[in-house]
Amino acid sequence: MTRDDSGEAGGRREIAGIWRALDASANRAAEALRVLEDMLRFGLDDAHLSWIAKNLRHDLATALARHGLAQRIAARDVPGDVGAGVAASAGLSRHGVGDVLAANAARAAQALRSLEESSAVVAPAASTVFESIRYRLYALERSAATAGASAARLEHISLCVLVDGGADGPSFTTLMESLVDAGVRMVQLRDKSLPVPVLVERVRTALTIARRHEGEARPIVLVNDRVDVAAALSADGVHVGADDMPVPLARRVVGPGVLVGRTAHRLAEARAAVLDGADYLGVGPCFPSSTKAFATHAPPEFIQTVCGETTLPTFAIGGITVDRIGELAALGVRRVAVASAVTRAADPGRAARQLIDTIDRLMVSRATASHP
Ligand code: 3NM
Repeated sequence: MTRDDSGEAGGRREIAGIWRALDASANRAAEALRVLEDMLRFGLDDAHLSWIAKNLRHDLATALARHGLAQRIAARDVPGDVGAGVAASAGLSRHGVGDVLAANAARAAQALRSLEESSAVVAPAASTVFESIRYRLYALERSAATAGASAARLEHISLCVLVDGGADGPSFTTLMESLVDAGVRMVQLRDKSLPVPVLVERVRTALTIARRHEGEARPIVLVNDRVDVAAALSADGVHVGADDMPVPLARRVVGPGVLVGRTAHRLAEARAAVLDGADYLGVGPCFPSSTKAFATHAPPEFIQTVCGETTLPTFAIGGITVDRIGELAALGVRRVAVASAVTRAADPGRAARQLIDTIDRLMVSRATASHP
């Protein structure tokens, strides 16, 4: 029978083709999501992201089992597939986990788009479900790429020091120089009371001092809360909390390549920050803090869960002193952020150096030991 035999036969044939496309896309999407999940689980060791991939795969399977879509299997016609054998893959070109992730995220996205189009003809209610899975997939892919890039960028950074504007410009300069000389590679300028012109001056000073150094020795300078100041001065990043600009909006302002950090006080906040595209997390408050008052502290299980489930660099924060490093290490913490333990010490550079050495001894060596 040809397409011209009759309008009805042609229509039937066309619909059968839609079902076959739908069937092929369903298989492709499921396969690609499975590979993605395997890479996130075994390649990246990221429990949170592999759990998201698993949810996507389950939600796809559920959608395919509903909306009358199971009948796609009856339409399957492998011998009659004019595309079979045409693909002639020249062998897969993959050079690591990142390549496999990217290729399969793209494959899953294409297949989901094809599912959206085909199901719009035969099962419109399913089409929007496939669309939403596709958008969740984009967020997952972006988070996986961010986790990989951030882990590499912050690999050698175990301490972030939060500094305020200081008594005046010269004392701020002295503090910054002593921290950088001590080996501090990440500084966050956090001063809620500073007038913007003074904050701008301090950020400029911090950037000038940082940029005297090259490569790994160049400290990252972040601005707390003030996304506008960070963007205007081309700082290395901005740190936002629950009361500040949301991560996706901060990202829109500072653009790609600029770090956006987010503090989380609850597991849901940490997970949302990962999917929102944050480059690193702060988790706390771990202990009573003289810098910022909190009614309650973060339970150790929260800190442990976040550090265990995400590969995004995560800094424990809140009341941390050198004496606390051991117990935080036992929770799986590898990085800490401190203010008073350094800035209120008699010798801030020395305090910072002692923290870095202790972290390297108790946290970094521990992480290396558990991941041979
Ligand atoms: N944010 P210190 S704890 C700024 O948990 C800040 O969100 C926290 O200073 C949070 O090391 C904190 O002096 C204070 O306690 C960090």
